[in-house]
Amino acid sequence: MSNQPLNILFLNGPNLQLLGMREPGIYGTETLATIERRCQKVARDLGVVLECRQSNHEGVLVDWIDEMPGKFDGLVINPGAYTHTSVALRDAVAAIRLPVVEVHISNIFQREDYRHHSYLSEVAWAVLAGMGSEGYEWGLRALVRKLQQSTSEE
Ligand code: CA2
Repeated sequence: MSNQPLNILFLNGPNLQLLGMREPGIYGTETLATIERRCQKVARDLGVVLECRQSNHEGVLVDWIDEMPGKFDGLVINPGAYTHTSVALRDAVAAIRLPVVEVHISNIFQREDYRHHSYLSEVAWAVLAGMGSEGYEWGLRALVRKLQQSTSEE
């Protein structure tokens, strides 16, 4: 078993920088900075390293995912609206062969029909939707537990 801490990438897609500033009825009142701070604390408590990034640009998100092997052990991602449109993000997630947790703040299945399909869900290890911003924390905890279990089996 390696002594190196697990490295987790935490990605948010388009418009999620607006969290807490608009549409509180759907996405709550917490800002992305507050969510990231809370998850950083959870990561510290779990003894893992968390790197948080946000981009509005599909290609930037694809590049970050493509660069993961050798640097990161797993991914927590809210792909925002690209969830429902991006074959490129799906291909990137499928190619890295690392566990990925897809998080949605809202329950996408209770919303408009065009939000019911996710290109990522078929290639993600797990999907959380509808738990509000706490979904990020539960997603992170579940991912770390899975990675620790697979490392202890090596
Ligand atoms: O529920 C989620 O987390 C979503 O991934 C959020 C996306 C939406 O397109 C997905 O269908 C579900 C939208 C993110 C935009 O975030 C905003 C936050 C505050 C104000 C406006 C947009």
